[in-house]
Amino acid sequence: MWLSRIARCALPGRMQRGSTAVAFWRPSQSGRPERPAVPTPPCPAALQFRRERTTAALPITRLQLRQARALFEERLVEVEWEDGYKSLYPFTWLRDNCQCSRCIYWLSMNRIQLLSDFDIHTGINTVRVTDDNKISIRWPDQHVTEFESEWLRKRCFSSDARQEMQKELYMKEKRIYWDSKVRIPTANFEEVLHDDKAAFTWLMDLRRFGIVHLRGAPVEPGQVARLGERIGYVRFTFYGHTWPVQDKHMANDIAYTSMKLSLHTDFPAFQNPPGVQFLHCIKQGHEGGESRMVDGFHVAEELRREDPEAFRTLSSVRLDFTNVGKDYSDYMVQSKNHIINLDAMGQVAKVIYNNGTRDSVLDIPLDDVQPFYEALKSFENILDRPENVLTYLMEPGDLLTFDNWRVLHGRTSYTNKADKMRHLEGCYLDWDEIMSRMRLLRRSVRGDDTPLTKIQRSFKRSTIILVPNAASPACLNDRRPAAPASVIVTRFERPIQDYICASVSPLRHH
Ligand code: OGA
Ligand code: NM2
Ligand code: ZN
Ligand code: ZN
Repeated sequence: MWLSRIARCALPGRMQRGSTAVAFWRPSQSGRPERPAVPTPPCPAALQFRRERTTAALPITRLQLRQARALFEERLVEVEWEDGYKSLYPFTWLRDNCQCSRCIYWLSMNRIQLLSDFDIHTGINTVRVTDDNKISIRWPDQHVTEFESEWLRKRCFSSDARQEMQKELYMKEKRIYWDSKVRIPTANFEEVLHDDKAAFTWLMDLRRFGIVHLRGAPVEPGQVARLGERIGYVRFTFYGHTWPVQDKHMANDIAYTSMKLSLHTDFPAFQNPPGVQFLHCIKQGHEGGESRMVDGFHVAEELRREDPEAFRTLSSVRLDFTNVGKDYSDYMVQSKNHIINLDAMGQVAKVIYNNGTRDSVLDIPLDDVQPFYEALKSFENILDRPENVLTYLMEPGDLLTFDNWRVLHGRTSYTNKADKMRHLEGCYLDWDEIMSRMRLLRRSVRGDDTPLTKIQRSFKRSTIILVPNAASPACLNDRRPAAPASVIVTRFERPIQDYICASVSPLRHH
């Protein structure tokens, strides 16, 4: 069954050259590969390759594949592109990530191959470059996997390529810190609703600056909800999907009085405070009610420089926050949060603080109490510095969108008059949903929507019908070819045909 390494290295050039490599783990009776009892020395090709592990970033300009071969000793496939780049992929990872319709549910791209059925020591029978520029692998159980060249290249394991991919996936844009002199990015409300490029710019700016000012929203309630729908959905809380900010009788929150609000982020009493906040001005009051905004990241860095001890305290003590009342339902929320959240690299990742909901319960030793207040005061003093605070009066139609994990907001106290009753409307969103929309917008703006992604999106919005040749489906999702309702078929007739043809071939026909 098992051919020795020596035999493999001595294979005729025809079998080692070019795009095809032949593997020698043969399927055993059970379909599982048999493995050598004694480790055998690697062949010279593999040794040579060890010195060439890819470290370069992979500019995805030329994706033509030159060759692919299996390195059996290391259980790696080496892929070489025409531009000379080489990448290495473990057998195990390749088998795990077969994209065929038996391994991946074609419509949602979920993995259906079960880990319990998966052999993490799999061998390879053959690997070759196909005529249509794919890598084709035959596994010991005769399963065949084909990888698109671009797909593979993006997943190269070199540290530069991994870094590139992470940057792409998580939109690791450089944050721009600001103070009162900043001109905050502005966009037009209707444009953001209707134009993908404007929406993408808006959200990228929101990520980079933590605040974007939208102008020209209709002067009536419902606009923050429309903007939330543009993303996906808003974050529901005890205050409802959206909430009016008005001076109310028997207010259940100081925000719903006409009092001053010191600089805060909303909802530190949640374990996961809302990531983003929208505030729309429908009407201003008679006097006061000016908005105040501060970049919490900038302030945290000033604190780190000027009062490292205070910084250490606020980034190490988890403070209790509390919020009790009744609105959409009754609530009694309670959570511990660091005012300054640091990531694994010691970078400021979140600033979470609301003096209004800071608990009287202070869970620190007696002797730490006074130093804690000193740290808090030091933070507040920097927050309140005029050079840090952006102050202005929102006008009806203005809509502020800001990062509630970063930007602290407040307002001066105000008075109302009969025809000048201050009225804002707000809502929350989370970064997961916003980043999801950003990725989709980026894809659409760049024009790299493939026919398949267009079809997948359309399918999700329409009725899926089974094509006739799946005669007796056990269930709708059993990987038999499916076709969408006629309206979609007319729109995407050609790509759908192509797609269905491609997905039919590896399937059993009944
Ligand atoms: C709030 C809030 C700001 C304002 O409702 O949480 O901060 O200008 N409002 O009323
Ligand atoms: N609302 C009342 O931290 C908080 O409790 C903020 C703000 C929703 C405007 C609540
Ligand atoms: Zn597969
Ligand atoms: Zn607030």
